[in-house]
Formats: sequence, C-alpha cells, structure tokens
Amino acid sequence: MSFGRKYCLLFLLVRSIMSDHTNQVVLLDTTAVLGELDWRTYPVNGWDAITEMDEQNRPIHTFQVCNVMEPNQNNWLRSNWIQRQAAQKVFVELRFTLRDCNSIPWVSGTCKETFNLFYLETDQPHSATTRFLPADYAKVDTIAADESFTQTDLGDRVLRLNTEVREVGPVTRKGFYLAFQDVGACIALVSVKVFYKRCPSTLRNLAAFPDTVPRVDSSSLVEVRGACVENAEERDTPKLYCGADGDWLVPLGLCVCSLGHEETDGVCQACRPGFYKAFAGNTKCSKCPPHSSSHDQAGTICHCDKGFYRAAKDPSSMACTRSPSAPRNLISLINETALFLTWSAPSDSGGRKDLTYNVLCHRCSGAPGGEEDCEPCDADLRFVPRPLGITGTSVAVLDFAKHVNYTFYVEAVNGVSSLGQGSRPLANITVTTDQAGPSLVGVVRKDWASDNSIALSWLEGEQQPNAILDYEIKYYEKEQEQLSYSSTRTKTPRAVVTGLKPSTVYVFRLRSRTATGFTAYSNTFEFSTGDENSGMAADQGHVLVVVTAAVGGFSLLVILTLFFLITGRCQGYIKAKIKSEDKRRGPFQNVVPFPGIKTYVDPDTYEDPTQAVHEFTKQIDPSRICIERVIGAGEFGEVCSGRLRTAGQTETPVAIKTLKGGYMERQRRDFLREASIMGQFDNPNVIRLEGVVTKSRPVMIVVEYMENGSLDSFLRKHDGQFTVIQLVGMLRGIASGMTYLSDMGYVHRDLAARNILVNEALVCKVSDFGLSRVLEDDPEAAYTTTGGKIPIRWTAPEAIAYRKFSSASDAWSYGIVMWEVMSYGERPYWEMSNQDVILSIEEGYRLPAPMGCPVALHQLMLHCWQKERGQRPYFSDVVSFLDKLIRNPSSLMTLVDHVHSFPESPEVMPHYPLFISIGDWLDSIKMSQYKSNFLAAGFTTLDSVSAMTLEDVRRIGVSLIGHQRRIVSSIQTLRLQLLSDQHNGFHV
Ligand code: ACK
Repeated sequence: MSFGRKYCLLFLLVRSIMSDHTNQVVLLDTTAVLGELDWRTYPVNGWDAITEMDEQNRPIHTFQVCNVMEPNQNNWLRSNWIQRQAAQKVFVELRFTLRDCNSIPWVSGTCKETFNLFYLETDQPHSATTRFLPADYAKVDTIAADESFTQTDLGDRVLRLNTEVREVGPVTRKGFYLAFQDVGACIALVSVKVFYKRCPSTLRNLAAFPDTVPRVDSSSLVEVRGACVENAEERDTPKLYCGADGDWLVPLGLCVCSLGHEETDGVCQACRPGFYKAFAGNTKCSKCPPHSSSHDQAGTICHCDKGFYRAAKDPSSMACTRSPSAPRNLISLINETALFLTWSAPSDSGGRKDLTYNVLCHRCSGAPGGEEDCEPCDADLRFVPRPLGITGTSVAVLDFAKHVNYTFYVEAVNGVSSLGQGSRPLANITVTTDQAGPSLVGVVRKDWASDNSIALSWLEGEQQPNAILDYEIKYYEKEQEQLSYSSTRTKTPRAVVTGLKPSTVYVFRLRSRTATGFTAYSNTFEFSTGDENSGMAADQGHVLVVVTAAVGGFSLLVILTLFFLITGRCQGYIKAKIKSEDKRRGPFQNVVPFPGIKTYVDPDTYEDPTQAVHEFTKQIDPSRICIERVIGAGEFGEVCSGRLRTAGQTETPVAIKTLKGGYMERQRRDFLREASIMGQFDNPNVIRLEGVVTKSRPVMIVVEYMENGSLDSFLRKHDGQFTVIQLVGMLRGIASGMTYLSDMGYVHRDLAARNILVNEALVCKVSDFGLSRVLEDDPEAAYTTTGGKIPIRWTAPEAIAYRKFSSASDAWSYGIVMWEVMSYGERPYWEMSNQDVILSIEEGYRLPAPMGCPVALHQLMLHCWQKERGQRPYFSDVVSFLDKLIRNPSSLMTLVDHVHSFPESPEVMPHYPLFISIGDWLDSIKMSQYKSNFLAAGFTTLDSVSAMTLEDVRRIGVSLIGHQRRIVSSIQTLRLQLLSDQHNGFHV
C-alpha cells in the first residue's frame, strides 16, 4: 500500500515533539523500541505492521489498516505483554491519523471513522500457543479522530495527526495487554506510549523524598515524610504531598544544616578552614572572628590564637580578646582628708568593653619602693566608691594615716584577665601623706575679752613653724550650732576677734596654711565675751588682724569687703598705690600685710615691659624646640605643637605660640605680656610656661602641651561620655586653679570653658592670660556701652555695668563654666542676644540646670550668680564643696530633673547661698525688718523656719499680704533646698 511511505515524513515530526516528563514512568513507547515490535494481528490481512527507518537509522514502527471497501471488518492488533511495575492506573497515549470517509469514493456504508481500544490484565505473558480471544478483553473506549485529512486551497490533502490519551485501571495484576479493534476505518497508528504517573524523588528543604505513586483516586493526596540530607537535622518533620498528576504539593517542616555545615545547592557542605558555624541552622559559615582560627573543615568554633581568650559568656562570634595594658597617667591629689587617685584608660583595652579597675595598696614605712618594707594597707583605709571593680577612672581614699608612704597599684581588668597567665600590668604611684599634716596649732588661749571682742593667742606647732604662711580662724556662736560661721586670717599666732555679741559663748577652730595647703583644723575652743559692763580696751600693739564679725548676713558682707580690701582682690585700688620707683617690685609687696604670700605683679606696672619678660620668664634656645604641626590660630600667629628638649636630653611635648612676622612693637609687647603673667604662676591647674624665645625670630611662647585642647570643644566632642564625678573632677581642677590665681591677687576677667585647656589625664588648667589683651582677642567679647570689650555671657553684671572686675566676678564666670561643663559645651543662654542676656540677668533670670545636672551643682551655680558679689562663694569654698561631693558621690544622685517643683521663678531662684543664717535669708528677700519677729517667736534656725506655715508667718506679726506671700514662697524654696542638702549630706 502506498500509505506507508506517505506517512514516513510525518513520523519524524512526531518523534521530535514527544517530550519526556520526569513525573511519567514510561512502560512502553513504540518510538523507542529499536528491534522488532512483534505485535500480533488477527486476521493476518487486517492490521499491517510497517517499519521504516528514520534519518538516524532508527526504526519507526507503524500499524496501518484501510479495508474501507469491504463490509464487516473486525481486525485486531494486540500489543506485547506490558509489565505494570508500580502503576495503579496507566495512561495510554495514541498518535494516529484517520482518513475521513468522505474523502474516499464509493465507500459509503462500509467505511468507518473510529477504532476501539481494549485491555486484558494477566500476571504473566501468554505463551506463544495461547489463542487470542477478543472476548477476554475489556473495552477502554472508542477512539475517534479530532482531525482527519483536510483539503488545502490548492487541492492537496494534508494529513492531521491526532493524539488521544485514555486512562486504564485500576490495574492490579503484574502486567497487561492492549488491543486495538478496527471495524473498517483507514487508520495509521503511528505510536503508542503507555505510562503511569509518579511524584519523582526530590530534595526539598534539605530533606529527601522518594519516588511516590499517586493514589488511583485523583482527589486524595499521598502524604510523604522526607528524610534529612546528610549533615542536616530535623527542625520540624519535613513532609510533601504527592498529587494525582505526579506533582509534589504543600511542603511542610524542614531540616537545617548541622554545626560546621552550610547549605549549598540544597545539600549541607562542610565549612572551609578559616570558617565556622557554631549552631545548626540555615545560615552560612562565618569567617573566624579576629584573633582566632579554625584549621580543619567543618569547624564548629574558631580557637583563640595564643595569648587571646574568650570569657565564658562571650559568644563564639566575638573576637578573642586579651587582658588590658596598665592604666595610664596615674596621678594623685591630696588634701587634708582625702586622697584622690585618677588615671586614664589603658592604651590597649584588650579589645573588650567590660573594663574595670582594682586599686591595691601597700603601706611602706621605709623609702618609697622598698618592697621588703611594705605591707598591705590597713583594712580601715576607705576607698570611695570601692577598691575593686571600679568602673570610672578615679577613686577617693579616705581615713589614711599621716606621714606614711602609701603605694597604690591600679590594675585594669577585663572579662579575660583571669584567663591569662603571668603577672598583670599595673600602674603605681607612691603618695606620702604628710602634705596636709596636723593642724600645727597648739592650745588656744583667751588673752582677754570685752563685751564684743575676744583676744586669742596660741602656740605654734612644733614642726616647721617657719613653713606656716598664715592661720585661719573659724568661729561661730555656740547657740547657733554652726548655722552660720565667720572666718578670718592672721599671720601671727594671735588675733583679736571683734564685733561679737556680749555675754555670748563662741566656738573657735583654727588651722594653719603652709605652701602645700591648709592643715587639719585644731580642736574646738569655747570662749565667752564679757557682759556690757566689763568692756576692756584691746591691746592694739598685739593686734595684726582686726576683723569685724557678726553672725548676721550684713556683717558677713562687711567682713568680706574688708578682707578683699586687705588681701587685694581689687587691683584698681592696689595699682593706684604703686610708686614709680617700685615698679620693678610687685605692687603687693608695698601694701600687703603678709609679705610671705606670693602675689601677682601686673606687667603693665613696669615702665619697660621687656623688664617684666626678663624677670618672669625663662629664655629658651630655639635649637631646643622642634615644631611638629600647627594646631590652631591665635590673634598673633599660629599655635603649634612640638617638643622641647630639656637639660637631661629628654623631650617634653609643648605648645608653641608664635608671633607672626611684620608685627608692630605694641603687638610684640602685648604678645609677651601673657608670658610675663603666666611665668609668675606655678600651680597644677594653671597652664605652665616653659619659656620664651625673644632673641631670635619668630618670637615664641612655649607652654606645656595639653593633649585634649580647649575644654569647650573637648566636651562637645565627647558629649555625654563622662560620669558626673569626672565632670566634677574637672570643675574641681578649675576651681583649684582659680583659688591659686585669686590668692595671688590675679583677676582673670575671661574665665570660660574655651580658655581652659585639658590634658591627656583630663586635668583642666586655666589659660589665656593678659587681661585687656585677652578680651580684645576673645571672639565672644563685645563692646559695652561704657566702651570696654566684654564676653557678656560669662561676665558678672557689675563688671558689665561699670567694669567692676574682681575675683567675685571671676566666681560668676566660674558658675557659667560649671554650666558649660555640665551641659557638655552648650552655649550659655543659647541664641539669646547679648542685650537680652543683660536684661534677663537684671530681671533675676538665671540659667536653669542642664539636663541630668545634680541639684547640688546647680545650687552652686546659683550661688556664683548672686547679684551681690559679696555673697558669691570664694574659690576655696568651691573647692571644698566639690571635694565633699566627690567624697559622697551619693550626694550627686539627686538630679534637678527629679526635683520638679524646684522653683525657677526669677523672684526667688537665685537668692540662697549654701551657708546662710536667718538674718542672711531675710536680707536676701529684703524682709530684714522682720528679723526680730522671727527670733522673738523662737524661729532661730533655718530648719525651724522651713517648717513654718502661712498661719505661723501671720502669727509672728507679718501683717502685709505682699510680705506674707514673699516670705511663704521663699520658705518653700528654702524647704526644698534644705531637703536636697540633707539628701546630699551637707552640713551647714
Ligand atoms: O581647641 P583647641 O584644640 O585647643 O584649639 C585651640 C588652638 O590651640 C588655638 O588656641 C590649642 N591650644 C592652645 N594652647 C594649647 C596647649 N597648651 N596645648 C594644646 N593645645 C593648645 C587650642
């Protein structure tokens, strides 16, 4: 028949479009059978097997029949036995062409356009002799063509290939036969494919799922449990469901790669050397953290390199760390009751943040450093906050013995210090506690007394009487219980104290001052004044210091005024007294009653300013100076850092101020003026002058180098990074420097954080000297109505108004510096204009406490900003007040933010000094006229006043409503202040 050849071209097409689906298991595919198919046909003249070869020489098996002319056709074609395998139902895909009867002439009545598909299940193939019995076969379906021959426009006939798929099953026997019945059609069966569907084995979520055959019932799914792949562990039972079409559905649960393994392309692979994975999970292996390594594959942890450790609680992802190096810059500071050790953090923290410090102590009786003479310190030596596990970088040591060499060792420890071997690096310092020795005052005697004076004398202590610069006498009315005290000084061991009340017992305590500071106080002595009738003339010959004193606040002001006049706080007054022939000598040497105390000499009092430079500064050979870099610009030229070679060939870091070329003589004089002033000072909290270069160019001033530069920018750079104690430590340093300067009679006039320098150990030093020159130089300085140039925000009202500069105006500026420090370099009064600042201060407004500022410190600020300059604190008071705070860190715990009701109204806020009597208090609110009412009604202490109600105030005779209101609102403030003082442990 000619059909066969015609069909061949088509077969090529058929083979190329047949795809292989992985979710199909093919049981038979006639296109893939290379040898004979060997299918059976009944009768022999029915179906015809025609095998052709394709271009690749592979056979194409077709079965054709076309007995369309003859009636009653019943031609059978039967496949070979097909093994069922795992199939539960099979799919039969038939590809065939079928010619439509209309296209064949004279066949109507005999020609058919369908054929039938049958199957028969058996457990084994029939033998060659088994007869073919069509009746044994079950019918699957009648197959008709979707398409048959069609005619083109040109009249050609084109064959259409049909594909029909039928489901057969359920099948249960081991195998089956297929049979095709032709009843008179013209068919070419091009291919037969028999397959069943299955869900193919797969890896999902790191679990392996096996080949799975779906259920016969296509509406239900087969649940399959997966098994975790190698080096993975189950997190949640992994499951998949196999659908009827052989698709995996609904993945549930998962496995994750175990320790030391990571997922790559669906499997778990070992971490490479240098990487590790400490936990099972779907994360990648991580690179070993710094200072650790893993040498093998599948590392679960990286081992620390030699000398590095991991603390028990350190995560494996953390770098290995080591013990810190020794703390740096350990310094000590001692006064009569406390010894402060401060240090800076070690240069190498070991890579950790959990740094703490331990302070250990040895008491050495022999020469410092002699190990054999040293023993551990007594247990009663107290460390504040504690000796071990200190988180800050300072400690106060209390209750130490006098005249002992203590060696303190400070070690820095961190979380791995205990794991290292060998000794730990320590910083040490030996402190001899005889700086502030015993009081040096023996028994105090009353020589005589009148109704308002008492003459005292005492024996000088046996030790070094020559070293005593002067004595301080502190006294108060015994009845008043130290609520208010007065003090005065004398250079000799005797004094007459006047201005006392008749028939009143006074308590006296004395202390002496040596070059290294005040000694401890003597015991207390009680003496009484005589009665009004026993008046006695003072022996003026014995009196070197006569001081008017009274317990009331007004007279305290008088004392202060007199004291300042005597000791020369007021330079204008002193200057006027200098005679021209004395110009080489310090002005105070002429008039000051205590010739032993070194005082400041204004270089302007020299006719030839070079003379002052010569007198107060050291010339430095410029070859000893090595300038390294420029660190800033001053008014006269660059400021550089560099090194100064000293006599012992060691090098000290220094700052070098240069005078730029082309200067006028006046500029040179002004430039060197600062050196002449600085050269007179020698205090750890005042910037030290190393020397000057004036004999060659450029002219230079060489001063100690302060690593952290000026305080304002330093604080801004480290906003919020210090503890309150550290800030108070800085303030103490500044106050201590100012105490020295004010004791020297020097008024700074431009005290501001920008003029304080900070070194590596956070020690603050006062700098920028030169009076008017400083103000010309200071960008903050503005011209006032009186023509001067003044840094308004830092300056006391009386100095702005009529240039009344004094140590008391410096105290005002100090209060502003305190505010700058506690606010980490905030600009005082923010963006208010200078004019508004002046007006607000005049109206009583004062800067509120910076955020987080302890109440005690804000009160000290307010004390510095008293309108009356006589009521502002002395710098020495500020130092002792800050020392108290440092010794009782708990006193710094009450923050202004916590005392919400603390009044900020301008009327009442600034009026209360820290040490105050009832008289002072009433004076301060301008209600002095009621002093006797209070005392007569028995309100003699501030404590009792603070409990008074409005009723009480009326009862004691304050009848004007305005006065009642002012007193009551002031009592409320007082109550708060006393409360916070009690809380802070102040005893006034
Ligand atoms: O804030 P600073 O870094 O600190 O920038 C200024 C700059 O020079 C111009 O005055 C710095 N400076 C001044 N004196 C010293 C010093 N003795 N040590 C270190 N820096 C200094 C100041």
